[in-house]
Amino acid sequence: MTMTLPFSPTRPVAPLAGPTLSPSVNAWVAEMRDLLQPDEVHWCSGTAAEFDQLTKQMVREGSLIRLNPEWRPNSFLARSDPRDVARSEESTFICSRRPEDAGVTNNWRAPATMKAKLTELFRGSMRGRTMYVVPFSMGPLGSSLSKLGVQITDSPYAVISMQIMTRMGAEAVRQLGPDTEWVAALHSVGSPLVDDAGVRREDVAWPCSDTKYIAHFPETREIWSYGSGYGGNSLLGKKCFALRIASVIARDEGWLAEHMLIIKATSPEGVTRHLAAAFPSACGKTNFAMLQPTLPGWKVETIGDDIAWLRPDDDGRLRAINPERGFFGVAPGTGEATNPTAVATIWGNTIFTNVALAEDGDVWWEGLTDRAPKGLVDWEGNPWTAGEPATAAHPNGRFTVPAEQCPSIADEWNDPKGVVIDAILFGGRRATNIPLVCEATDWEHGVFLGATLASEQTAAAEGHVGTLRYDPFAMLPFCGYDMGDYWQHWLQMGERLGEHAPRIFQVNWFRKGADGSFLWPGYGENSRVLDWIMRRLNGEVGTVASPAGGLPKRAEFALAGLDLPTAAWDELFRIDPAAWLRESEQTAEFFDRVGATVPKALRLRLTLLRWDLVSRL
Ligand code: OXD
Ligand code: MN
Repeated sequence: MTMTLPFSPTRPVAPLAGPTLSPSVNAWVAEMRDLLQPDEVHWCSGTAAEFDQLTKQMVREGSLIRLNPEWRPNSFLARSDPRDVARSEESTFICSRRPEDAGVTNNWRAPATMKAKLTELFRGSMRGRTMYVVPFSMGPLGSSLSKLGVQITDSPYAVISMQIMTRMGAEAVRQLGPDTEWVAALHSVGSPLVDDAGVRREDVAWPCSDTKYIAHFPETREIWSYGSGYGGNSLLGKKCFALRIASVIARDEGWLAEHMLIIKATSPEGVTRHLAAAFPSACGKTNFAMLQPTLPGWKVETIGDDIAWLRPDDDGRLRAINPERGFFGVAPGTGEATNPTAVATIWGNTIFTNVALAEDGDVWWEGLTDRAPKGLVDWEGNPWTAGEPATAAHPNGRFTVPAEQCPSIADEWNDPKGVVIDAILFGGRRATNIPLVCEATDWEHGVFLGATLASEQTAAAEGHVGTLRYDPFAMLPFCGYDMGDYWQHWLQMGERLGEHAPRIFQVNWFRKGADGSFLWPGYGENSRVLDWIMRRLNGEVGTVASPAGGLPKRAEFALAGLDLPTAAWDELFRIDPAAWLRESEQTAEFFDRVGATVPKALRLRLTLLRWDLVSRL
């Protein structure tokens, strides 16, 4: 399938500057125009010309800086308001009819109350601005796995970002027939340019509001986001639709919407497998999605870096698509040493947000190169010199880039059929307890591993587990319904998939030795773990049973060429029953917090694990 990129219009798409064939879309747009009172309405076509016109306008108005085209063609820097730099979890709400459907891990408000409050905030919120109508497809156009949405926004930054991150514009409009289901995604930065008295004021580079609400209405499949221009709060196709709303749709329709990357791995023997992997934020997910194997003969290709939609196919196998079309990656820490593929991806056609600007008109951030270039301007627009306590780029500085530019992108990434998933990986950032890799004994154990996925918050003293931040399935901020019900849905999916269910593994690149240093080199060397997982799938290697699951046998693990002392290997896989018991107490507390909906099967797993550990003391 050909796609039309905003930057290389190989297939010009006629702008569709008018209402769609969907009466419900047209009626909603008209209703919103009356509520929001914009100066103008612009139906987005998704063409290169539109991207060019919008970016030129934003440069003129001071909300984008064009980077030096010699270094970074067709690329821009946006600097946000310093109070609008990340997802605002405290302002994020699941407004299901019943509070118990949102569960204790989400903020809940009654839909009617939230809508009444937000309707007043949205009333007139686009005065003096243009209201953009952004029809978009999450997933390849026309795929039975894809879903459609329409975002209304007054942020041109959101428009150009949605153009990169989704299949947006006229081609999405063509998918919207009279009866097509779609998700309504309303967004305003909450900063009207004309007040109630009709007085107009000057705009600022990054308009936003101190009042922020990112509200989801799962039953009616709606998103209302107010007050923030930042990516996760304003590119509504991503976390809001593809995870929070889609997880509810997936529960209702019998599939899975997950915070998972998708890769295609090919062994030296030419065996190809597809893997999906969930990692909490800041655990090297993009690096793994673009892994450059150190093991000779291996190839890893990228299908998605953040979100996977997985659905059983007619043969009963689990198929996945990446519903996105671009990467919204964290810039700091991305460099030649850590992720050369990402560095190559962002050669041009990229929107950077909250990173530093160099003298030569290119961008920079901590970790891009070892030494900072001279004459930097930091993410807030102030001169910056190396050695200052504050960083030059905001730690959550981002790049937004078309996936198609990624040198490791797999041919199948845009395939409407998706790819069959052979294995699912869960990985947290754990200094203690969790081995480098282990295999779940069965699907139910895999769900237990996903449900108890955690990162260690505080440094762990020797023999002690640090405080764990549980991030089940890496979905804590993204699951649109009750967490216990979500685990139950996973268990049911396993029953349905039966023998076709992908195998489940847990990985941990971050285990530390007694001296506090990492035991495993990580990055490209993670291909050794992938090699073991692939050989498990092929039935070529065995496991050693442990409370964690099946562990690799050292003799069967590809260690050649790696300077890993035996003591480090032992430590990477050491199970200390006392420390595991202490961890299991934290898990029990976490299950109690999630409450009565925790599936009995998972509680029983925990009990059995604890008996096993006690017997090993
Ligand atoms: C993200 C996140 O931005 O997971 O992708 O926080
Ligand atoms: Mn993410």
